[in-house]
Amino acid sequence: MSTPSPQQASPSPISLTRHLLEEQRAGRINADLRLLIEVVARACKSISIAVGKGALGGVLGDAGSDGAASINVQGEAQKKLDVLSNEILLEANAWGGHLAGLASEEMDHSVPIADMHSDAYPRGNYLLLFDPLDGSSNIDVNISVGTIFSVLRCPEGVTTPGDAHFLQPGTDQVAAGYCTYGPSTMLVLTIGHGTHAFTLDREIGSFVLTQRGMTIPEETKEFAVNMSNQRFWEAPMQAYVGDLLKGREGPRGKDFNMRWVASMVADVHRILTRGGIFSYPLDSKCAAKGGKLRLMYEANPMAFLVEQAGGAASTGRQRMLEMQPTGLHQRVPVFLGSKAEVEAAVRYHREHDLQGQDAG
Ligand code: AFP
Repeated sequence: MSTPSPQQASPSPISLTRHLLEEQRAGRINADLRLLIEVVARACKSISIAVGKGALGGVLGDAGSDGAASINVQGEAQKKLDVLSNEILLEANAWGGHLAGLASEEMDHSVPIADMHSDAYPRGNYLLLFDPLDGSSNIDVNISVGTIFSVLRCPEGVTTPGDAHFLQPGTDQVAAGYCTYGPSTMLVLTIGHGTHAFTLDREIGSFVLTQRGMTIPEETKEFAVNMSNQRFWEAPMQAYVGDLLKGREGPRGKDFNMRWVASMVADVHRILTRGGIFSYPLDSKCAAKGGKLRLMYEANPMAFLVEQAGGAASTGRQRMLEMQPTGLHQRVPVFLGSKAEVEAAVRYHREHDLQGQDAG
């Protein structure tokens, strides 16, 4: 058997650590942000192990005791894995020295690092926001779930950040990503220079770069929405989806397919991989809250990833990343994915709003 020459040998896999070091050498991130992302990735590996054990790990089902469900700040029942994932992320990030504060979908308020432990840890310059386990109502039926995170800078001169310091528009994010716990565990990351995917090599316990520069096709024939909410939608959404459903005979001139996992990470991962539009629009059930999905933990990080992959993200009326947040747990309508399709959805909203103005 002949030994392959150096030219023939397949290139060595690029680990997340090596990728981030190369980004640091290229001047795109500093050492602190690199280490922060590595800590988040390490926490995601622990969550992946817990999720992967399923029923054998004793972690399925609702949190809470004596039959009483535990309810989070969003008014939703917490799963045991929601609580565990939150604890894993908090614990992993407390001691690194890269963070000034943390905020989680599962906690009422943000936490400054110094408050987390009686023995003080060094404080860094970044703010980390995360949804520790998005799509967790899918856990008990063994469908993909994920962790979503977003990194902001702590404002200059602030040593003890409070909720108000996290209220920065998505354009200020310095990094964002998600980890999807599916057939394989994948970390998808942006630091503002493209969106890259890493797959967890379970044998060596390391994330390996498997797709550099993910690119969302501009056009699509696939949409993702919870159709059971149709009758509660606003008029422009009714009109937009109505035209998608008319297919080739309708004004859009093509047949559309529909997919809905009800786990945002899984739906967005499909769109980053093969295109599509994901939407959770305003409906009369969630209108009072502003929408269903959370701006800071879901919409903004996903919008950053999608834009960096050549796609678009909007509330239907405004570019998502330009929204000025007003609350840590603020909710928003979401349209994201293939650029031309997001623009089409936005057009239906604009035309409807203009007609309303003309009539008024
Ligand atoms: P859970 O974390 O409570 O399962 O919610 C998941 C989610 O926030 C998002 O990941 C899904 O896209 C969306 O909600 C699904 O909502 P519906 O259950 O209304 O379809």
